[in-house]
Amino acid sequence: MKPKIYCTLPIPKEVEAYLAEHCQIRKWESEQPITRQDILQEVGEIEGLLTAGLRINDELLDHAPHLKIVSNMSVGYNNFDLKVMKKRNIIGTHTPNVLNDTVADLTFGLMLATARRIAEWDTYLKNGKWERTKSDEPFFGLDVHHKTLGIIGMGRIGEVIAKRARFGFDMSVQYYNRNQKVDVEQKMGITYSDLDTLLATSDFIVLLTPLTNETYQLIGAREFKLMKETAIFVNVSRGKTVDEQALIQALQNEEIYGAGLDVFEQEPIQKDNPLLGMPNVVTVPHIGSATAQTRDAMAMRAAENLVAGLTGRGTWNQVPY
Ligand code: 8YV
Repeated sequence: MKPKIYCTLPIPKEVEAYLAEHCQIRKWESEQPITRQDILQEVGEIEGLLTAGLRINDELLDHAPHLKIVSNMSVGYNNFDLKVMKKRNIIGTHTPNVLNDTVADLTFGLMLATARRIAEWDTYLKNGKWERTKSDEPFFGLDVHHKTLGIIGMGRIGEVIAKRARFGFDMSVQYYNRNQKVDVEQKMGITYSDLDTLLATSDFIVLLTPLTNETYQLIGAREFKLMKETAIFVNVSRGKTVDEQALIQALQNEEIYGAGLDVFEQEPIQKDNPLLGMPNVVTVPHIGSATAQTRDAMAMRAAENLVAGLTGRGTWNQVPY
């Protein structure tokens, strides 16, 4: 008997075909986004769940008595209650590596768009406001090349961002991380720094840490006050690694130059969030890994993880409990 699985999000045809070789698949067919209540109704019989962002806790596991494995189609797994999953012997997997370069591209896109005010001027021109002026100084932005980049959270994605910065933009790169990465320092020619020094001396600060109890609101009012007035803050990790009210305050008080944001405390962001009214803030809807090529690779990796976890054959990216 093939194990029963459920997919809460759309997957490419070839991934579905691969899963069908090993599992009995059921998936959400409606055009409406699936709700948590819908999912709780669907998981009663399954042994495997392919999902992203879904909170895996006692409530869900109480509705899924046969569940053995939850496969996240994401590198982040802050949606897993690891204590509960360990206690109930539920395997959790994620999709590292396949999205590193795609997230790094978006990160540089946010750095460049914020520094050179690309979104602001795009809107300006499209609103028909461009007139001949004596000087174009009002259009001035900030350079990215040869500036100092500070990376908070030096993992796989951090490394490819450092490579782009060093060898693509002649930037000097420093990083803060729970543990020092001497091999990366030697390979990339980057330096380790304590958090406060990095915050006070970087022109661009990129936040890349996973969301954990330790990194919850890691960057708040104190940290923003340490930053240069010309600093640009970029968050491509999780919204809750930042105290969003403190960020809004720091921008309103011009404590920093601007911000490039892919993630928010609440997603989708509330329509009246002050960040949406600030021209020096570039906002995008959590699209770090959002290219067809990368999402297809993430879906296949998540499917392989699921099958490997259910059959014990093949390798899988199990998350540490
Ligand atoms: C996912 C991400 O698309 O991989 C991650 O951790 O944040 C994105 O790539 C997102 O989590 C899907 O919910």
